[in-house]
Amino acid sequence: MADDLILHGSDTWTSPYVFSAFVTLKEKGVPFRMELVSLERREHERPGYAEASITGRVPALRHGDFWVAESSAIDEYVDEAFGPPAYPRLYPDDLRARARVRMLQAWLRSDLAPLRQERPTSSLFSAEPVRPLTPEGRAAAERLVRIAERALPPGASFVAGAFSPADADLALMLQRLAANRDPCPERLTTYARTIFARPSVREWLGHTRWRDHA
Ligand SMILES: N[C@@H](CCC(=O)N[C@@H](CS)C(=O)NCC(=O)O)C(=O)O
Repeated sequence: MADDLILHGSDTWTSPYVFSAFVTLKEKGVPFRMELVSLERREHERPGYAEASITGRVPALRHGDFWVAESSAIDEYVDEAFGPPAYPRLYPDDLRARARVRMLQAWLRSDLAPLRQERPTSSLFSAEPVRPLTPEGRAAAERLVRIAERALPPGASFVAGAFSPADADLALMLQRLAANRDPCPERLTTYARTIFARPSVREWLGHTRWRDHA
């Protein structure tokens, strides 16, 4: 199986998108192996990879002779291709709960650009120093907090009742604040740290220079 299922990621282990696919595969418990490409050396632009992956970006998943890219598409493919009873379902069975998970994943990939820029994942995974947030960065941070508070009502441990890929994505986005000591409500900080304490995430962190910033 591990030879049959290959996740292509970047050799820096700083991509939030590869993180999402990696954590999903680990949470599923599906055997897979990683193949790392150097974005710096533009290995993702080599024809063998660019053509097979279609988008020429990381992550891309290869399953036998089938390739799929885009992290949330990979998350969903893996969840459906390796279903119960052998593997747990990560996306909720309930149609509306599933729609909310997809909504959050889509939103996290399409908003908050100033925060992503000022608190890049390299500031989490390779201890890159950060400067104080600009007004734009602060506005994006406040927007994240507002929306995360709505998505995660008081007392909820997960976005959709049980762990889903949206939790990995939301926790990572919140860690841009929490781990860099930017203002983040205690409840959201605790949520992000709890998700980051999961074995799936810790395995990713083992490849990085993450320190427990608590
Ligand atoms: N929307 C994509 C984003 C993937 C992405 O931006 N990957 C970056 C690394 S973090 C990449 O491959 N960059 C190289 C390039 O675009 O040339 C996803 O969710 O997978």
